Amino acid sequence: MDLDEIAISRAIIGTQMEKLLEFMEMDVAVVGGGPSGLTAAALLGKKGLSVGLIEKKLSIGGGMWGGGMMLPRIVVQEQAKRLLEQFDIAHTPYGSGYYVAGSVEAVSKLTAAACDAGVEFFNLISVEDVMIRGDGRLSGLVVNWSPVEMTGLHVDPLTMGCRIAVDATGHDAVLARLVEKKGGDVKVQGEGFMWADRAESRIISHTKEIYPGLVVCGMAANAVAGEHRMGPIFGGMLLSGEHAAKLVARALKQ
Ligand code: 48H
Repeated sequence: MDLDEIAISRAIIGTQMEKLLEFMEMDVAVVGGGPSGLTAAALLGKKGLSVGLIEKKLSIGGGMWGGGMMLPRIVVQEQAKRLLEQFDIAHTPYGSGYYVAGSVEAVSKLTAAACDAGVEFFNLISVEDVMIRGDGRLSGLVVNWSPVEMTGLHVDPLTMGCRIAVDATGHDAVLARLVEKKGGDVKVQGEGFMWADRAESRIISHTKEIYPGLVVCGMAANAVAGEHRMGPIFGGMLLSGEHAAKLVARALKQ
């Protein structure tokens, strides 16, 4: 068979445009493909919801790829060991109550679980605004290609609708800040200095619906709450993603 360049291009354009149209009205939009977003997306996808994960970078994984200071290892504490097991991420005990895993394996297995659960990935797309109409509920995301943002081109965005959105954008808490900036009843207090024990023990209580239709998780949850940071321990990110998935599923009665 002669390979046909036009057929190859048609296959890519045709199928991806179909997916974009399908996800114009999705159940859950997870913004940010770091550990908390991947966990939330994988668990929500497993519940049969249509879940789109929007990631501004080329690669998925957020801050997990880099481990601690570019040493590709992550540490997970006892409380989140079961999630390492659930996602089949190999881990070895270290000292009392710590487990060490490879950051590349951790990102890859979480990503694979999300793929298996039917999550659709939209990478290289940045969320630049949110849609909130008269009912005061977040009902969609305003998106553009990341290279448009990076090059500063004046290109108008498009909108993707969702029943609920998860802000998993990490330290920047992008969605929460957008809602705050535009007058929504949200206050982003900004994250505090390093205090791993406190940051990790409180992250679940900060993982919540902070505005109708907007759940915040991971480092973004701590940033909104004015909570501390924790460095390269990732149990809180996995647990926060799991908790966000529970809240979203409950809100959507799934
Ligand atoms: C689309 C966007 C946008 C946008 C950002 O930073 P992340 O890994 O987030 P978490 O919360 O899952 O994990 C945090 C963890 O990686 C970390 O940084 C820790 C534990 N730090 C502790 C410390 O003390 O420093 O991932 C967020 C993702 C990234 O991939 C961004 O590219 C993406 O969100 N993102 N995607 N549109 N506007 N903004």
